Amino acid sequence: MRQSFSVGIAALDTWVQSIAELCEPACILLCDGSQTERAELTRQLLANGTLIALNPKKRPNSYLCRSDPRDVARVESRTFVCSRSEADAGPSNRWREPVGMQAELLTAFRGCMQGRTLYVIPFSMGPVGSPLARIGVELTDSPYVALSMQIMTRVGSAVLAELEKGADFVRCLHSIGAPLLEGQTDVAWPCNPERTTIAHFPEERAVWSFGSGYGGNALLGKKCFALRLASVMAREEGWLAEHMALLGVTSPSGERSYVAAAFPSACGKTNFAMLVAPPALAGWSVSTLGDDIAWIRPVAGRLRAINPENGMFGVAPGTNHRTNPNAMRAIAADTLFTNVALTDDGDVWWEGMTEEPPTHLIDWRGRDWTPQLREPAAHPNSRFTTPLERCPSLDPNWNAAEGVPLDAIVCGGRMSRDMPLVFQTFDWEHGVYAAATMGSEATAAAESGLPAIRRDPMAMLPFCGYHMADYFAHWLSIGAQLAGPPPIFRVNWFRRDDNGRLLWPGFGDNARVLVWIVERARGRGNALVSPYGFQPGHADLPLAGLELPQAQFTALMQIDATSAESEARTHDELFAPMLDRLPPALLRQRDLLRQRLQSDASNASLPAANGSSAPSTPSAA
Ligand code: OXD
Ligand code: MN
Repeated sequence: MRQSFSVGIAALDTWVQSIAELCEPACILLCDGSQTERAELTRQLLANGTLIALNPKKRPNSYLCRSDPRDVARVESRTFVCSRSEADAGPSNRWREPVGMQAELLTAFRGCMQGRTLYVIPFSMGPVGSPLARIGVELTDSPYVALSMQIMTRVGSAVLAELEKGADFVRCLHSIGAPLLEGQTDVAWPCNPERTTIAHFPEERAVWSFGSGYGGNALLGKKCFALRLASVMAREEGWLAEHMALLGVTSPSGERSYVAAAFPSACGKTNFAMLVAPPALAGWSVSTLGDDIAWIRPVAGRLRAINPENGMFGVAPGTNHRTNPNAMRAIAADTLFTNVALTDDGDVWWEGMTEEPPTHLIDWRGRDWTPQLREPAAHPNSRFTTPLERCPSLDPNWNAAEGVPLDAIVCGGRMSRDMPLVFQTFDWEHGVYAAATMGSEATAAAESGLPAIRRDPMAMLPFCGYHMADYFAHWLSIGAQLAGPPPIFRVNWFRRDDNGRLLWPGFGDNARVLVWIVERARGRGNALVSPYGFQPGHADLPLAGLELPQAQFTALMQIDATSAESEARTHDELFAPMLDRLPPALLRQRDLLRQRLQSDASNASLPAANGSSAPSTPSAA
């Protein structure tokens, strides 16, 4: 423990020293990522009431943490991209002028760590030393953040060794914004919600986060560095930082294909990344590399990908042995739970974990709870934080420095109508259009009575650190560098019939769609041609063991030209604020889609490639 800081790495020493002078911590601790350190952080957090030890017989080496009820989620309204030019932040970001924002934050940070320890956390996003990895250092006054960063990133001396060799690092400054003044007693979750601010400075490769101790606001390696700042770095350096799960799909003959999948928040990325194929798909299996972020880079004409994270920060509610058996096994031990409910025998529970809730719980706020109460026992955004290595379906190459070759890209939102279960786009440019115009339904009904669709390009709307139109142009330019870019697919697990019944079972059965996807990516697998792209016919999907009659399949895959045209017209709302920078290729793709839909209405057919020649829509087949 010390108040001055020197590890002999000039850039790091100078920065830490200047932050210590600003924030005035009682002491400075350099984190080494060791088990001893983890045990010490845990001991402290137990002693001050932040953590509750769970029953070691039920949930070994696992802890429950309850946050301040005002500090439970990412605060998008207080998240800023402070690029030097407002135009570079673009219409999807809240922009603040960097000098003014820094001045404001300097006032907030002044003396904010009094009475607290400043943890210096050197971390690597990606395997240490990998050409695809990048280094960050987080300075934080939250031991909960220090403990969580140990799980979510690779922390320790190997990272310092990289810095010694001269590697650059992203500067991540975090404070809960709650100094502990002389004579004050601490609370279990100190924070400062009134002043919460998360500011990104892309040109300085820096993020300053004040006031919140929670998840994406405070574990700065995740959304702030690995997506918002990394997207800017990736654009400059010729790669992609994406909000994507990363998984392997292995065939009965042992051929493994790798798939990256972009779904907006709360659309089941974690479930998809860990899915267990149904027994009827004998010999097929899915392996997991990551559930939230993928960094993707062209190498020798192909895309290669890593998951820069080292752990999972998954949403707990809805997770159970049916929806995600691998997650349930992963979190059986060595896991930090935040804002879930506590059972009377010292274990955890959340809505959807079991069909019947326990008769008594302590809820996420620490109050008695019984099923008669109308409020959920676990916060809807309650989380598990668990090391990736605990995942039973972990891919053998999850830690490979060179990453894995990408065979297919999948994206999709939550759409109760219009969007088919799956289609393959015609080519990279069309795929970029389909991913850019991806929408997902908000749960609250709009005035029309139909759910409102929120466009979430590549699931990056809250996470792209620069102008969205430039981001589309960057995607297009990446594809242009590749000899054979991986095919891009759209999926939709959430289509419903007129009675509101889901048409597709989802979860493990999504492996059936994955099988078709990787077969197509390998140049096999049959398809029909529709105005959206290539779609499987009933006989093309491996549906054995699933009760999915032809009529239901047709409803699942159908494209109604009239409603698809009106859906496509709303793409203009996404493009309108960025027309001045929008790549013409996207407008061309928009026009082509409209033409295809119009000619589909008059039943014209399109040439088929790599599949059977077919009527213009599968529904017409
Ligand atoms: C997340 C998110 O927490 O996307 O992963 O919001
Ligand atoms: Mn996410």
